[in-house]
Amino acid sequence: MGKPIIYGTDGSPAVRAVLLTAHAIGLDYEFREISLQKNEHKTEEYLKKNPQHTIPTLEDDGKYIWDSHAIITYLVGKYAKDDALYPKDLYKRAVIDQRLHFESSVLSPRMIRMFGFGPSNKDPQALESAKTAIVEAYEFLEKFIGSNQYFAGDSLTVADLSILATFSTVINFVPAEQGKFPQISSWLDRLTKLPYYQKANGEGLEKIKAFIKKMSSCFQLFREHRRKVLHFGFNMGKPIIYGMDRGPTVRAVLLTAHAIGLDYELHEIDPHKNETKTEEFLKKNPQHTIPTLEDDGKCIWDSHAISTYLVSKYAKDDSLYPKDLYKRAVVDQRLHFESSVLSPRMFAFGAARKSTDPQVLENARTSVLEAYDFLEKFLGGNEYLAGDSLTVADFSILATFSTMISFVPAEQEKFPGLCNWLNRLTQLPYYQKANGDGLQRFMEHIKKLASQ
Ligand SMILES: N[C@@H](CCC(=O)N[C@@H](CS)C(=O)NCC(=O)O)C(=O)O
Repeated sequence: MGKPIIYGTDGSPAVRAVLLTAHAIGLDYEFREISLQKNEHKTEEYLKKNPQHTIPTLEDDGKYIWDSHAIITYLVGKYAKDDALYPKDLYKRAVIDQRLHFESSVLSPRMIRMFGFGPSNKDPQALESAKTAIVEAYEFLEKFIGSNQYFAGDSLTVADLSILATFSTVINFVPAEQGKFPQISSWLDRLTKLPYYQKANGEGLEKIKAFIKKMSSCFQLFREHRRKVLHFGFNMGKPIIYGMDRGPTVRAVLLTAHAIGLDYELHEIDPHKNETKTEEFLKKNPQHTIPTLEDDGKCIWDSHAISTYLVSKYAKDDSLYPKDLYKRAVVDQRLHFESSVLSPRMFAFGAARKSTDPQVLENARTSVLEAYDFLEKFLGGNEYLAGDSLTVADFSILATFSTMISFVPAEQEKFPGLCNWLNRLTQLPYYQKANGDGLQRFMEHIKKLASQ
């Protein structure tokens, strides 16, 4: 077998996250340029490696892994001399996983939105709200780092490398001023001094910086945001899941909890009543999202980070989140797909339903169907999304997919694998309690909103 091959182009932040990790662990790798501009990610050959046609993709031992987050955790697990960059300690790992999903589903999409503006799209209101969203993401990051040196405590982890690649890019659109964001500014300063920074991130960044600067010249100034400083304080007890079971992400965690027979408490927190924004809840989760898990006095959020944590800590074996590095990387890729593709497309469809332009709704439908198409490909001929046994990837996608099909049906003839998979999962003994009931409440809630 040859050396690991990284496919991509280093202008891409996701590719640079992988390069940073590869350099951090001293990996002997080969880099193969895949140009998006030349559509090299859509060739038949590349699609065989990665049907989702994203860069980066890793080839290792004849297997393919994509999604930068799945790749970097895989590389550390397989090739690093120790686990410092992705600790085996379950709580530390869950914190890192939450940061990785934050990068994947919040920071990165908010940055990508900026690439949509330019001379032909200068809608000032949309631009203002895109910039506000980025500043809010900086505020979250400032809270996550707290008084630590790094994003998951006092040593460098893959969470830093993933966020670094994107953050160093997005600040060229919306600067994160030292006065307003002192912690993340010093963090950036610290990381640019890593011996491999220039080679792994700096060089690729230079390539797109000039492009961003040019785009930004047509942007307006954005308004300032208040930065809140929060203090943490937690309770002990049995694991508590905070949230409302009508939300897909909460249901994903409930499915996992039921699958492993967890004895938990569900504390209702309703975002529509602003219960996620109380001082008390913000102490548990400054990102004010549900679900949030409280376990042993510690709080973890992001459904994906919670599910993998729960399995690692409480399940009788690792079948729902295998320890085998390749199998785990496949599950991680599916989780990040849910977080950064499937779920955002569901929300985009919801927003498009309010548009008066029928084309907007049609485009949103097309991108939902494309996501179904990816899922059909991920399944291949398998019974489950990451092979022949059930994993947390199935739960995460099940909760979202079962919600989406009420709006955009997935027809049996077009998506036979996916429909059979759904059918199979609805027969799980805990399906109704963990997903079905909440889904029904979700549908009733939508009906009520529509009739108002
Ligand atoms: N969550 C993915 C995002 C990867 C991604 O979207 N990469 C972009 C370039 S930065 C891409 O490949 N775009 C082309 C496409 O999706 O067809 C990751 O972290 O790897």
